[in-house]
Amino acid sequence: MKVGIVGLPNAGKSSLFTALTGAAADIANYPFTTIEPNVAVVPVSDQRLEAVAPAAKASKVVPDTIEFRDIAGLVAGAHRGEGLGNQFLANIRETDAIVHVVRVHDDPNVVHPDGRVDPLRDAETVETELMYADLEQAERRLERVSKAAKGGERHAIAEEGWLRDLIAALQAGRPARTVPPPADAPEVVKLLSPLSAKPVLYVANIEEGADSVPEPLEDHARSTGARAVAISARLEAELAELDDAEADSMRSDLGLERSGLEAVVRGAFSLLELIAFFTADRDKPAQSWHIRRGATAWDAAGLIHTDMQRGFVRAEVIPWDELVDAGGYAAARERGTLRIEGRDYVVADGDVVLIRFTSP
Ligand SMILES: Nc1nc2c(ncn2[C@@H]2O[C@H](COP(=O)(O)OP(=O)(O)OP(=O)(O)O)[C@@H](O)[C@H]2O)c(=O)[nH]1
Ligand SMILES: [Mg+2]
Repeated sequence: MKVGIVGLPNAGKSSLFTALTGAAADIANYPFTTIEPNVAVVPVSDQRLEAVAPAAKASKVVPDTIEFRDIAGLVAGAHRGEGLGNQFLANIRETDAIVHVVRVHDDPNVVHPDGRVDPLRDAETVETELMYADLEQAERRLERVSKAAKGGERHAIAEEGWLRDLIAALQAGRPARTVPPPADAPEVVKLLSPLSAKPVLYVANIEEGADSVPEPLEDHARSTGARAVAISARLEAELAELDDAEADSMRSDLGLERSGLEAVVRGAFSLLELIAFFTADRDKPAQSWHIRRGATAWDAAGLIHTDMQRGFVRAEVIPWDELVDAGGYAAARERGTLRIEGRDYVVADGDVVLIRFTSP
């Protein structure tokens, strides 16, 4: 899974990125500190996998990862190339979801590009840029597709209709996610990859000690089908530089219950409606995987390896806690908690899945 971080200059994107990755991205009170996108691959730790691995006598634990991309700040006019604009947007086209950092803290030492902090306006400024960028892409694509549509190509006709609806919506200020793709050509969305079609998680960058998303931003998130969490990016970035024990004691001194970053990672997963499943077998690495809710054993096999999907025979499935409880596969088999499932089995969150397949 890939996630792009967007927001106005100085909103706190690189601070969040640093906190997420523990890497020292270049943080400075200076607009356009970030020029090349910073890319970081962050392991998603899962206590369940830690428990499953010894029960399955696995060799080691390999958690699934999320890739975060920190890009430069967007300003009004970014889609026209203002302040390095378009080039940054291209960097996040191929992501699965967007984390939108909105500044809420009003530390006077941090310059605001519009001179005054206003979370809702700031969010809308960035979203307008994303929609303008989509509009330009859609118009360019329409030019090409309409030629093919005139030639009577059925696929092109469907795409042309969708592009016209999309352009009308974007011109009216509605994001691409509100325009459903044609039923017979759902892949057109992926071809264009509109930025405003991606699911959004708002991260309200709040003052240290404050702990909630401001009302207008919360309402805005709710009305667009998005989610919002609040964290203090700078504080989290500082905590990320400490070792675990120090960070824990500092957290309890500050009265923070848990890592704000966990909220961000969990928010990103639930946004995409992803569930976790595990693979674990004797002397092999125990791994966690994320797949969309509703996916089948066949889909899971394909995620792990195309050969597994091609040669799919059956899946052996057990909920993670039952495997841990039984202490191993042999005991689970005796207890009858290890089930044999076919390719259409819908994977449940926390399943441990063994795919049996014939090699090509
Ligand atoms: N007081 C306060 N300052 C913060 C917070 N988060 C970030 N800052 C400061 O804001 C400034 C900008 O932070 P960055 O993370 O570099 O912002 P950015 O969005 O990456 O900025 P660009 O890359 O220039 O677009 C730095 O001086 C940070 O220390 C916060 O939660 N509270
Ligand atoms: Mg930055």
